[in-house]
Amino acid sequence: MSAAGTARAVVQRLLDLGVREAVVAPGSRSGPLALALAQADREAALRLHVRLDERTAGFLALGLSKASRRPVPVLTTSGTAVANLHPAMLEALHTGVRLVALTADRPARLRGTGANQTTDQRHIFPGVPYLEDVAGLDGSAGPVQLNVELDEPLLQGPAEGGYVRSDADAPPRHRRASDPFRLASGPRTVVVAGDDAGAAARVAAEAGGWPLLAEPSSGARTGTHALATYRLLLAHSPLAEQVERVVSFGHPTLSRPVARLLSRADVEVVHVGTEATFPVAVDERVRLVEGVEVEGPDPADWLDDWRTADARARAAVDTLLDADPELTPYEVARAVAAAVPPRGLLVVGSSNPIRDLDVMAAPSTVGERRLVLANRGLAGIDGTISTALGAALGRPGPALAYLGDLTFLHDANGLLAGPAEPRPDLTLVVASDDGGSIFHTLEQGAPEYAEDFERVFGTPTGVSIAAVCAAYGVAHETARTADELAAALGRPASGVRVVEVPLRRDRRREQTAALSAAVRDAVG
Ligand SMILES: Cc1ncc(C[n+]2csc(CCOP(=O)(O)OP(=O)(O)O)c2C)c(N)n1
Repeated sequence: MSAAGTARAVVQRLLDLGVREAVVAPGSRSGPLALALAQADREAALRLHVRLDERTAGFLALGLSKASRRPVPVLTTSGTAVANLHPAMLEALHTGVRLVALTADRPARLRGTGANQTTDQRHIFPGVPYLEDVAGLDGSAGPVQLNVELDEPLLQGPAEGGYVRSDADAPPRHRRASDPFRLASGPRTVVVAGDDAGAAARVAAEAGGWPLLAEPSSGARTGTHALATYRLLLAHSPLAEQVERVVSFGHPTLSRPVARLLSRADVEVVHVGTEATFPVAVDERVRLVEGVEVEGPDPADWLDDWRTADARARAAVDTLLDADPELTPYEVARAVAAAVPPRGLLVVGSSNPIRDLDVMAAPSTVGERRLVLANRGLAGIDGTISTALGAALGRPGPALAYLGDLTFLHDANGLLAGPAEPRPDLTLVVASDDGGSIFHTLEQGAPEYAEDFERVFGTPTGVSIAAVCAAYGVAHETARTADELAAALGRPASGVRVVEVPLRRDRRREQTAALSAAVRDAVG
């Protein structure tokens, strides 16, 4: 088959599988596929996004797929271009995102020779299914590499048209288990909802009358069983010791208190998922199941005790923050969470932004359909701007992202897009403390490592985020107080804009300790 014919077959197959968005990074070997995708875009069979940098293109496609629940192809030329997709492919592998790496290749006979831009790029992403024949593409969960050898002549006139897109709806985010495990009443139970747990976690907590400990990106931090300060309660309330059973959903990764709870020898765990989404070793205490069915509500005093403790902890946190004359990162998290409207989207960076939200975000009302996304598969700080742009493009409506300054700078090139490219209305809130604040709260933040701390962990850059934004033609404003931040977030974005919130980093360890102490005093 000619190169153009192969490209046409690939693009039509992608459309048959429900593809509506595609990302292209420019190249020569990939030319026939790029032209076919451009033709499909012209015919409104899909929408095309073009990015220079394959690493950001990969994350853009990841965000598009996460928000739209559809497979999204990202096209690269041969050689190093392919390898630049690896971070996004790894994240997709660990979260089941249907990212299709469409990697144009040189003919097999050139492998092992010194031919230009030629390497062995087959199976370049270990663990990711690999295909050479488009007929093998079936749209199943997780990423796939489709490596397409294209020989000359690459181009023989304009691409043929006539693309037809499938009308099939995107599949549901979560499927109901056919044979759920029955959870008997009795043991003192809490429900843990990790990343992408879905509403099933809330439903189980409500049916059992149990507290719901839901991470911000769980999709389950909703309703009246969700407890905002659960992480602090697990660390400081005597209630934690009384837990006898945990039912966990999704992929919990955010906090050590949750990992400790899931590892406790005296706690029985029922995990809805596989070993790949369970954050500690699976032993005989842990049962892996596809779904659960709850026998009936347990006595209300267990949940009441947790709710009382949560209310006390929240009051203690508020008192502490109110007394602080400076803007703290916790207040930034609270303002960001409060600014997400019903049906709104929030993409959160790894490091402290997601952890601060985990303490500060008030659970939202069931049915308001907020979507909070985070790359928790591998918790990288890479690709966050691109993921947010992709998610905002993939889900119509107001969109926010919340990330640290290093996370912003790591993916600053995600802001690079040509003037004709589709742009979402997206506000990126940057918690700007010139470096990585999370390390202050970890072992390396202890005084004995102070001499090397700034250079190898804090890594301040001194870079002006305003200047970076100016270079990419992105609007930038600064919010110095909680009121200024709330006002900025109250103004709808038109296009992409950055709201930078300057914060102190040198107080992080002290602030974290003060928060813990305040909650310990209130509930301990
Ligand atoms: C790709 C990648 N590289 C390195 C890390 C390790 N890491 C975790 S947090 C962090 C610093 C993040 O700093 P910033 O974005 O400013 O957020 P803050 O810690 O201040 O909240 C680093 C380097 C990572 N998670 N991912």
